[in-house]
Amino acid sequence: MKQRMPVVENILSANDRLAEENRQRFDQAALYGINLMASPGAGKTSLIEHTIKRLTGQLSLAVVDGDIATSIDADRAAAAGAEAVQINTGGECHLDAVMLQGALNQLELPSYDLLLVENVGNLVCPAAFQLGTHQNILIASIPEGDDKPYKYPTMYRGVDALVINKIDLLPYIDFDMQYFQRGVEVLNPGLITFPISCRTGEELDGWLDWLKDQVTKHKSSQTK
Ligand SMILES: Nc1nc2c(ncn2[C@@H]2O[C@H](COP(=O)(O)OP(=O)(O)OP(=O)(O)O)[C@@H](O)[C@H]2O)c(=O)[nH]1
Ligand SMILES: [Mg+2]
Repeated sequence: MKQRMPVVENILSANDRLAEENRQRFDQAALYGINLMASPGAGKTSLIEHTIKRLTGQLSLAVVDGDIATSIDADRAAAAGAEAVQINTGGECHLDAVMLQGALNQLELPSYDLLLVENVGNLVCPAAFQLGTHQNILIASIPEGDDKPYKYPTMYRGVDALVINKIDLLPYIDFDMQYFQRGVEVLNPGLITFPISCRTGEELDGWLDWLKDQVTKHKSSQTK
């Protein structure tokens, strides 16, 4: 048992080194990368589809889709109009920096402004593995329940922005938004939050404007 902790630490620090290399590749290409994490079915691919459809023409987008076994989500992203690369993790419950490195090798990075990475649906493992993206973004969704920040604190603590999807279901589900947001505030004070519905499209503009703003700021910081 004594051997166990150092091994885990070595794996994580090796991952962090590769994540840093990925970040350098993003920055050299003036490409902005975001890592979308969520539980299974929260709406990661739905949000990616909306983002592609609404921002194509303003930004050049690519998608890297992490999935345990299928290419369903990458196919959806491609059908929405983006270049999409599939990573099958072969059973792993998260993406890591070396997997993303392999996907980046398949893309002509300088030709894109924004890379959306869809992580494997899971609220635990993805939080431990940095990928090198500029932002880690969590999508929560109403049917998951309002207690998730309390039950999965590491994930909520580590993210840079929060999307709350499926607000169209609020009238049908016991979800106490104040209780949920109190939990988030304790873990991640002032976290920027976007309550949206991918079903109705409501409140998506706030998310899209913020994302465009992040890309623009990153581009200007790289060209200075
Ligand atoms: N009511 C409602 N349903 C939604 C909304 N967004 C997504 N869905 C539905 O939720 C289901 C899962 O959506 P996906 O976008 O595939 O979720 P995901 O997080 O990519 O799922 P995995 O990749 O399997 O983890 C689909 O049936 C969507 O149509 C929403 O805002 N409201
Ligand atoms: Mg998906």
